[in-house]
Amino acid sequence: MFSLFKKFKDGLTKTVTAIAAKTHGLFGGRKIDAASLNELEEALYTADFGVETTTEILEEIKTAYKKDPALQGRQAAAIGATVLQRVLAGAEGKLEGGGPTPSSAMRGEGTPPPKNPQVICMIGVNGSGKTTTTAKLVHKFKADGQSVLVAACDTFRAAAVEQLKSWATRLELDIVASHTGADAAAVAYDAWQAAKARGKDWLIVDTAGRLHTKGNLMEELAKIRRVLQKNDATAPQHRWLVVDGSLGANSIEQAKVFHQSFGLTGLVVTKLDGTSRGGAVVGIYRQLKIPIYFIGLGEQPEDLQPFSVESYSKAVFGLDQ
Ligand SMILES: Nc1nc2c(ncn2[C@@H]2O[C@H](COP(=O)(O)OP(=O)(O)O)[C@@H](O)[C@H]2O)c(=O)[nH]1
Ligand SMILES: [Mg+2]
Repeated sequence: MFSLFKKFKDGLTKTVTAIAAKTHGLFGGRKIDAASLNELEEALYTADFGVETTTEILEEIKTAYKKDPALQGRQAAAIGATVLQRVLAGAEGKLEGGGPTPSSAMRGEGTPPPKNPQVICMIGVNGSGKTTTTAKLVHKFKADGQSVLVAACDTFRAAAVEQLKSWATRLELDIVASHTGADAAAVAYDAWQAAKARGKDWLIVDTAGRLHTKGNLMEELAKIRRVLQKNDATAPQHRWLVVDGSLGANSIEQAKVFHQSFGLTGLVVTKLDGTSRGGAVVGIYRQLKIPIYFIGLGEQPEDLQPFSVESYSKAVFGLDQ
């Protein structure tokens, strides 16, 4: 638990440092007063927490300050973290399913055949972090003893398949790929068949954010979904939008479009390590109410963390666990 919290704290350093600078170290030992309240309000807006959340946090701190004029910055930080935890209630996506299939040696007569792979479709605009997140997820599943196959369905850019192949070498990752310009839905279909044949627990479908034809991206995603359903009516069980957390409000509009066409089941918010606007997570969840499964806190395989409301809320307010 401690190391998970530390990952959040380290990953959100830019956001925490920016808030500390704007409030002149309020959470480090200053007392609350009219000036520090203004600074805090400004700092929370700038960190992209959004109007509603910033207002709620300030209201609660002001109420506490009225009751206790000696209120310290650290106490205010604890109030802020509590408000965030309330606002983010229900925001943690929990990944179930998958799990090791019994090996053939363990499978006696009369035991059911291996189950179908659970499918995760990674969707989102170019550069949001789909491919990197896919590789990080593979790393995580493998560490948990689960097997994975990746479908390289971004057939638009040659570099996209190359990028997966280089991860494949690094992580001993199994991929099904085709040539540039190939039909992405056909790759997804073949990959599902391969995942089933090889008894994989998971199939991750890495899609394109942009297309080689004038065709509509949403139509291509819908087609990928249809061919997966030919194999398993419940696939893809997970339809995750990968959102660049440093883009703030822009990503919310994008997400709404994807949600309407594809019925998202989860979010991954990436690049929170590279931004001082780490409050965007709150706005994204508040607007969409789609659970956040993972957040990206760096470019290394281990920098993908399951979203923890408590760790996130305490880390952004500079609290120690
Ligand atoms: N710092 C940081 N960089 C990230 C993170 N996730 C992805 N990136 C970088 O963002 C860039 C685009 O990622 P990519 O996975 O290719 O995006 P895609 O087009 O959606 O597949 C790459 O340079 C990644 O290394 C993250 O959590 N933190
Ligand atoms: Mg990609």
